[in-house]
Amino acid sequence: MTDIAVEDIVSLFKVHGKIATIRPFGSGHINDTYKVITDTGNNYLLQKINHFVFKDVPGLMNNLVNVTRHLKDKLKAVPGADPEKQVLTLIENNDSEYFIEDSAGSYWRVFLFLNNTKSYDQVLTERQAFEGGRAFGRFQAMLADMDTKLVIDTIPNFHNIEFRLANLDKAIAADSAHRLNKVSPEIEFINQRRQEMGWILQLGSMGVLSERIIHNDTKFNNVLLDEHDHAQCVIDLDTVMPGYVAYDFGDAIRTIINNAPEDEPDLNLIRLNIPLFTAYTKGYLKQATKFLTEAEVNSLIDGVLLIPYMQVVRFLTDYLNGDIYYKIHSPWHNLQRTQAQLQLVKKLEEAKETLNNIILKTWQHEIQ
Ligand code: ADP
Ligand code: GN1
Ligand code: MG
Repeated sequence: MTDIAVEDIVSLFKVHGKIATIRPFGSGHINDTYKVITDTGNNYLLQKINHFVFKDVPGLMNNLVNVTRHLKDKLKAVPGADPEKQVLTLIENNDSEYFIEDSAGSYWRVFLFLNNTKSYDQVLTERQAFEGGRAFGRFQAMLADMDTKLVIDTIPNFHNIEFRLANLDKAIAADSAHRLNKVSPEIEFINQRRQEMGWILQLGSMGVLSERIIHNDTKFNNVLLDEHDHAQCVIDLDTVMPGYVAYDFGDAIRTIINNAPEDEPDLNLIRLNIPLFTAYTKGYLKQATKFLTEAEVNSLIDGVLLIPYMQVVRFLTDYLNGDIYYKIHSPWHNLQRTQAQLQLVKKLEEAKETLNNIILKTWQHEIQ
C-alpha cells in the first residue's frame, strides 16, 4: 500500500491538523504501525490490525473502548494523574466509530500519539526496570475490579500451554514447510518439560489460582516511558483478557532479565541481569502486593519459566508452519527466536531458586 492510500485512511478519522508525514513505526511482530505527524503538534498512531491473528475485530475494539474507559475513570479519581497522557486514547472515525474496514478488507484504527515518550526493546537501567514493574503492577491493580463480562477473549487459549503444545504437535505432524529435520534438539528440549510447565494450569483447575483481567503481552516495549524515564502509559491492549498474573510477570521478566534481544543469534550473549530482575520485582510488588494472594506470589516464579518456554513453543510452531504468524526478517528468524528463548529458559532454570528468593524477600518487605 502506498503512502497516499495510508493518508486516505487517516482522513477517515477525526484528526486535527494537516498531515505532514506518515512513516512506519515501532518493532511489533503483529500489527502494522505508522506514526502520523501533523502541522498542529497533535500526532497520531495509525494501525492496521492483523485480523488473521485477531479474528473478531469489532469485539477486540469493544474491549479497547471498555478497558481504556475503565482506566481513565480510575485515574480521574487520582489526584495529580493525567488520564489523557497515561491511558491510550482512541480517535473516532467520521461516523463516530473506532475503526474502519477498507475496500481490501483490512481494519484500521487511530490512537493519539503520546509525544515525548519512548519504548525500549531492551531495558538499559534499573530505574527503567523498576518503572516498568510499577506500570504493569498498577495496570493490573486498576483492572482488578473491572467486570470481566466487558472483555471478550480476543485470542482464545492465548497463554494456555496445553493448547500451544497441541498446536506444536499438529505442526510437527504436518511438517508443511519441510523443516522438521532441522529442529530435533529443540523438540527434545520442549518434550522434557511438558509436564512441569502445566503447573500453573493445574493450580488454576484446583482452584488455588484465579484468573484476573491481565495484559497478556507485557514485553517491555509495551510500556511508554516519559523523557525522565518515568512510566507513563501501558500500551498494546489487544490481548487484555482473563489470565493468571504470573503470565504478565513472566512475560515482562523475559524481556527485562535478558541482556540480549529476544532473537539474539549468539547464544553466549544470553545472560541474566539479576539487578534488573530485582528492580522490576520491586516496582511490580510495590503496586501489586495490595491485591495479590499468597498463592499468586508463589506462582510468579513459575510464570518466569513458563512464558519463555511458551515462546519457544510458539516460535517453533510458526517456524514449522512456514512463518505464517509473526513478522520475520529472514527465513530462519523464527528458528533464531526459538533458540534464543530456549537458551533463556536454560539460564532461568539454573537461577530459579535465586530468583524466587528475591521475589519472596521483596514481598515480605512489602507486606510488613
Ligand atoms: P504491536 O502490537 O505491533 O506491538 P504496539 O501497539 O505495541 O503494536 O505499537 C508499536 C510501537 O508503537 C510501540 O512499541 C511503541 O513504541 C509505539 N506506540 C504505540 N502506541 C503509541 C502511542 N499511543 N504513542 C506513542 N507511541 C506509541
Ligand atoms: C507478539 O505484538 P507484539 O510484538 O507486542 C505476540 C506476543 C509475543 C511477542 C513476542 C498477539 O507481541 O504474544 O509474546 O510477539 N502478540 C500476539 O515478541 O501474538
Ligand atoms: Mg507492542
